[in-house]
Amino acid sequence: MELRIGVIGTGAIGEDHIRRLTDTITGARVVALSDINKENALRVSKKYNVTFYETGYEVIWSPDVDAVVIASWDPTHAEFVLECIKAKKYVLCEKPLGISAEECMTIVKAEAAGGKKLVQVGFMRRYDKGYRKLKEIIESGEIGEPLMVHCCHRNRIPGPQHTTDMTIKNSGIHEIDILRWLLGEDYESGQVLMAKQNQNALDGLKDPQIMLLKTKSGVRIDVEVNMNSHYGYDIQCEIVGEKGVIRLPDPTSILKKKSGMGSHEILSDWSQRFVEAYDVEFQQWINSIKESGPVGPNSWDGYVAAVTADTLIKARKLETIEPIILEPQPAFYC
Ligand code: NAD
Ligand code: ISE
Repeated sequence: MELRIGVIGTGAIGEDHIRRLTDTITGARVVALSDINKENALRVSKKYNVTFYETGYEVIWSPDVDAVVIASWDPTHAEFVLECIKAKKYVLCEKPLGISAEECMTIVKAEAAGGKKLVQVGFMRRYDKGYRKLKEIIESGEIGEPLMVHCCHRNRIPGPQHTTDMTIKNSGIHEIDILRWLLGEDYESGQVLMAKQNQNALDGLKDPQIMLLKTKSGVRIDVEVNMNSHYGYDIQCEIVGEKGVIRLPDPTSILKKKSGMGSHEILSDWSQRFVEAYDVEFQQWINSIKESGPVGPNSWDGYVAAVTADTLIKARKLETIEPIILEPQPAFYC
């Protein structure tokens, strides 16, 4: 049986997900889409032969739609996810699940009250080959207990709407989730340091930032979140263990030697860097829905990431180290 998918938001990643669901993923097809940018949505609708709906709500409630992908702007996610829960439809919501811990907790409570796991969050790095290998090595015990983690999340240039808070809740949130997943534990406290200001940053954008996290067992983490590398999209992660060090590989690229120079390409954005991870994420999501329900990052993971991001933003503003405090985890998610 082919799952019929509705997509809300046909901007950069929404269109890319429609392409992937159409050309790469098996067992599903996109039948409905919506975007407040009607002109672009109609272009995408024509390109992929998908029915256009005036609102995301109509996509969610359409009897022709079995499951929904949310790829609209961050502040719209929570309302659409809550509507999917009401309509009892599976939903893959791009990160972040909501723009605050409070919004995410509303989702956690609504989903738990409905008694069925319907929500998956688009933390696609969990499907990246490199991160999966890091996790395998950590869990094998080969490098002993992890002690420290050093990361970089460098974007070439930010979008025009990017704010100083979004550096943490839209970009750094990937590290917040992936490191919790890699280390298998929650965070104890967080702090943010501001580096010397990059004068090329958008007016008012404080950039770059350094997120500092400490896990419950004492692992120390530093993450450079840099929105203006200018040279490319560059994701680095090094884990220092008791007996060895492991590092995320760069994507394979050809070394070119020419005219007395050696060079290799550096990718420019997430759509290329994580293309395989998104493909695996989507194929597994479709397969899981057909089996017993989604098994990827859930609403609780979205909530924990949001609490951590909110706390880091508070710590940055107050220039303090803040404790990261979670509500008790509902048994539904254990
Ligand atoms: P974008 O601005 O290119 O696209 C977002 C689209 O949402 C726009 O076309 C906009 O018109 C539409 N939209 C806004 N409000 C809407 C509403 N109420 N109903 C329907 N459509 C609406 O942004 P993007 O880069 O494609 O990002 C979209 C989302 O995907 C964001 O939440 C972002 O955090 C997430 N994202 C995730 C990854 C990842 O690596 N997982 C990468 C990029 C973006
Ligand atoms: C974007 O929304 C993503 O999720 C990308 O993966 C991330 O690297 C980028 O910084 C975000 O803006």
